[in-house]
Amino acid sequence: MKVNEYIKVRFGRYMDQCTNEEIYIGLLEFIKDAAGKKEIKAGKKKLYYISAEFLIGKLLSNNLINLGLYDEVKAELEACGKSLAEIEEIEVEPSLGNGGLGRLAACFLDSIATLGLNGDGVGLAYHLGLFKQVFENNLQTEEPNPWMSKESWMTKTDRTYTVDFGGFNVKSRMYDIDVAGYDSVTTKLHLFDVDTVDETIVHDGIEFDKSQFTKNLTLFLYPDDSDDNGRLLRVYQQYFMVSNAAQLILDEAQEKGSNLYDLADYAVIQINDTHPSMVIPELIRLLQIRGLTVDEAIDVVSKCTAYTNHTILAEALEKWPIDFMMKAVPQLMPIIRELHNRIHKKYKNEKIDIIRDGLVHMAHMDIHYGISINGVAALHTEILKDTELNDFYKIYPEKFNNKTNGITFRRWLIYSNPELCSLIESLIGPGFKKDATELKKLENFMNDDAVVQKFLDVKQLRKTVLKDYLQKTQGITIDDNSLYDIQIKRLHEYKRQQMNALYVINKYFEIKEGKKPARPITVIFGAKAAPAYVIAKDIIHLILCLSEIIEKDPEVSPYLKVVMVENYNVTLAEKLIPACDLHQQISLASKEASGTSNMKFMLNGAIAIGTDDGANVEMHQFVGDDNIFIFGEDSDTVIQRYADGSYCSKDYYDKDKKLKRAVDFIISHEVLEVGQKENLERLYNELLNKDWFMTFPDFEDYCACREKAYAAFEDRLSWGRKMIKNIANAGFFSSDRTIAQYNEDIWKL
Ligand code: 26Q
Repeated sequence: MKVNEYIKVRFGRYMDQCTNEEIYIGLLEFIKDAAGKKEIKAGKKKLYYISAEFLIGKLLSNNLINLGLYDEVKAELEACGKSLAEIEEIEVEPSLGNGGLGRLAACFLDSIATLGLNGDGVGLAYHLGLFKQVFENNLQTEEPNPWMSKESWMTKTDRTYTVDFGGFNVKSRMYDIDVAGYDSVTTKLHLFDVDTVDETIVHDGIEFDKSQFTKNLTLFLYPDDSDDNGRLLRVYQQYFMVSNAAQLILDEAQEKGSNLYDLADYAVIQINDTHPSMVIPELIRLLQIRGLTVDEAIDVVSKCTAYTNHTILAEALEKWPIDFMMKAVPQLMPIIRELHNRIHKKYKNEKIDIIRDGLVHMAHMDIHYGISINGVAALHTEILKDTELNDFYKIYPEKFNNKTNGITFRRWLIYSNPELCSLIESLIGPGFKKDATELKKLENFMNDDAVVQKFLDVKQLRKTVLKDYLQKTQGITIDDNSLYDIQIKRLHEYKRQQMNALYVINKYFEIKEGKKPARPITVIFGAKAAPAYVIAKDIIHLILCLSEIIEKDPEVSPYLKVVMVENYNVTLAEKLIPACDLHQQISLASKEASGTSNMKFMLNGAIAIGTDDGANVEMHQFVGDDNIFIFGEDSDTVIQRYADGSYCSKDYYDKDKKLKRAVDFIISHEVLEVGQKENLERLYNELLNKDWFMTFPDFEDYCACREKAYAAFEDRLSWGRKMIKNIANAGFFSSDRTIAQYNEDIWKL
């Protein structure tokens, strides 16, 4: 009775006399103790994974699993009449991320620790995280999302630094979260904070005075950047993050005996997208202060950093105006100019300059002065090499490499789908938990109908779990005999939630015309829109309006239900993914760098409907045409369409009657009755006059493909075989494989 004794010492009472809150606190401390007793990975060379986001999710159960204590503690709680699931509800999910890039960083930390590598994460301790999404009148509104409490996974350390900005400085402090590897060592996530942050400056949702930098520096992740002060605050945040990271890196190297000239033997830095790119000039600056010449400093730093690109959208590549940089971090500008001048003189090609038209191109700095540039899926890396970054590729072909993303199977299978995990274990033994490629053995069971039925039974069970969960937590009622069709990801036009909504409208009309689906369909969305991304919020508005209209229509509601879950986050994903039948991966081909929810769904036996984009391409290759539903124009066609500028959405609208009917419905009196004219008209006009992400050309094929998927679902055993094929081939998408490749090709720890 380990935990019970621990709690007795802590609270003076045994568990049966404690509240769930007290047990949570007791468990948290118990786990922190246990993690603290694990070997902390040490070694000469260390990886620093710097990221503006770490979407770590709740840690209680995950830590128990990785420390090998889960079953024991769960049983002990049960013996005392307590439920681990209920205790877990007390934990507030830290909202330190936004989407794929942040969740990837969290999966990577898990795999780094599990593989026993010497590597830590470095980021920021945003007090209010990303906003909490609340729906009001069918619109997204934003509220602060406080998650820190006195008892938390963060441990205050003695490490403090001074960070200088133009005209003022702040004192920082480092907080640590232990990252327990699965049956392995622990490493750390270092989150920096300032003592002067003041949560009371927030009012009316997530409004605050953006000019009070000492008070707002670590309040929110990605504060609204629709005005200059918001954008400037981003620069302050990024510099705060990397200046702390750089000081930590140099101190730790020197503590281990580095003379700084040999820094590359002690440190390798992975720059997660361009948000931490200022670490390059900052390290150069600090090395000069510590005695190196500028030439030496540049030379040393050029051997230490590697950059991961997560996006193909040109507008998402960060470029900061020089006057912002002069205001926030004037000490970096001479160094950035020096880095720029060297390149400018050498290559005489404006397109690869670091400074151009008064803007500092962060990615260009990373590419010229780092050892590696990687994309996050095979297709993505090829597109970077062939088009977006082609001028760089021609100069540095050896620096470019692909690292297809992955996910941690501990959280996305062992924890979130224990029933499926046991079934797999009963068939192929436990080896897949450490070596994911062993899942391939499941293919041997595809012709055994009794086994196939077991996979279908587990899915049904998880569908009921989701039904109960949504009822309890969001007051949403769904039918667990319906087909669950799910799209969960940040809201972005290129991800094309709007195309999914147009399909729903088309289905609504078909049902009204008497064409009823073989079984009821539940279409589930989960997505947050950036607060200043107007059209994205309009798409959410449309989806919420459709949900209401269909719910109220007795002709349609028995066959179709549209649900948009509120405040989609990791905790919800853990419930949605195991329950899913069909998952939507419908980005415009060439635009989704990788996607990672696609891998989580695949591992949980859901079947994808998607375009040949991002990591879907590799999934498609693994499972073959019969076990995934692929539609739409391919990336070459799309890239060509953009190049010749010939796309005209109106042509499709005029030609395709069903499409026209669906688009017109957006501003019909039915929708206007439950929605806002301004938002709906804006969305309608955007689609009709622009449709920048080309939903219209793919619409017909998308509808036909979705019908095909729904029909295939009705042959239950055949669908079950598709599920097994997907699970059996998910092994490649383990982040353990991804991290092993990063280490072998880039980090060399
Ligand atoms: C850009 C400019 C200014 C401020 C912020 C930003 C910004 C913020 C967040 C740019 C990008 C992001 C996040 C990107 C992201 O999450 N990308 C996703 O990364 C995943 C992991 O590699 C991929 O699977 C997804 O395909 C990709 O969309």
